[in-house]
Amino acid sequence: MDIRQLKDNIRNFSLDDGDLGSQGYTRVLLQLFGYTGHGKSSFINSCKYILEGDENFEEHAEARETDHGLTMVRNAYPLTNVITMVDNRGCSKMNDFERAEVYAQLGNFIPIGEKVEWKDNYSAMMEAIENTELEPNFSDFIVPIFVYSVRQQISAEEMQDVKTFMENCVKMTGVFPIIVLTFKMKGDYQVIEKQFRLIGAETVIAIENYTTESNIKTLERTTDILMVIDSALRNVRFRLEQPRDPRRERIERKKFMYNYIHQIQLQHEREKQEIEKSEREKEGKKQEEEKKEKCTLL
Ligand SMILES: Nc1nc2c(ncn2[C@@H]2O[C@H](COP(=O)(O)OP(=O)(O)OP(=O)(O)O)[C@@H](O)[C@H]2O)c(=O)[nH]1
Ligand SMILES: [Mg+2]
Repeated sequence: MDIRQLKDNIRNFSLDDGDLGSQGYTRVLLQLFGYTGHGKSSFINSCKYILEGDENFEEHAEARETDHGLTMVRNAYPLTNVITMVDNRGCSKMNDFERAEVYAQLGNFIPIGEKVEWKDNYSAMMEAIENTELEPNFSDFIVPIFVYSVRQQISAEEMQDVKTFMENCVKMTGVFPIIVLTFKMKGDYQVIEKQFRLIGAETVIAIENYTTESNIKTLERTTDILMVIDSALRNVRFRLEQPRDPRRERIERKKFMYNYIHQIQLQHEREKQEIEKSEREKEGKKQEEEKKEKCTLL
């Protein structure tokens, strides 16, 4: 497909095109996830730069190198009347509650435009999810996109995290996350692509983002970026060929969240009990030794 065709397909994409119509969905939400600094915000800028036909590169989503993560607020960036991109808060090393927060963003349980705080307890998480009932969103068709920079090697631990994330994306949305490998010119993307495929990734596309420093539009660079959106829309079309019930799907996402948070809670309780048990044992041993010492002294 040439660039013009790809652009037209994206710009003219409608949720009503299939035999079963939109089935209650009104918007495609391309949700970006990934570690901090891997190019999520830059990917949004790249897509808007290409699709909005701007002469000059514009930084719609702030993109910068930081040590702690730049994007904190979950912002939305419309690409067309139907397609919107969401810049989710990136994560570095995650604890269990931060992982749950990632799924809360994925399931649309954190309002768009709100600062994403990593909560650290069970009740705060449950409360945040319950609050979304005030304005429940079930008309967004969610497509997860996982952004990973090939500048660095992926560790075994990260691989395991990504694998679990991909599996949970399928459970929550029915869509396999599209893997976008950024910094294509800064590393061996073929090696990393293979690693992602070995853990089950269906679609892996390597791209070089357009940035403030480098934004002369070239054929391959533009095509790669458009292919990501095209692939997301193919997933939407495929899912809409089957009968869907957006309200029920939201309920299923919520059940997944509750179960996920509950499991974390159970795990934390188990760990707490184990620590208490080992402290009791230590104390018991200490007392016994003290007793023995007293006996020998007598
Ligand atoms: N050369 C090159 N630079 C890139 C690419 N993608 C992003 N960058 C640069 O990398 C830095 C971080 O990119 P961001 O888009 O801010 O990353 P992010 O994933 O949004 O980071 P957080 O918001 O902190 O989670 C910026 O300086 C970008 O200009 C790319 O494909 N190639
Ligand atoms: Mg960002």
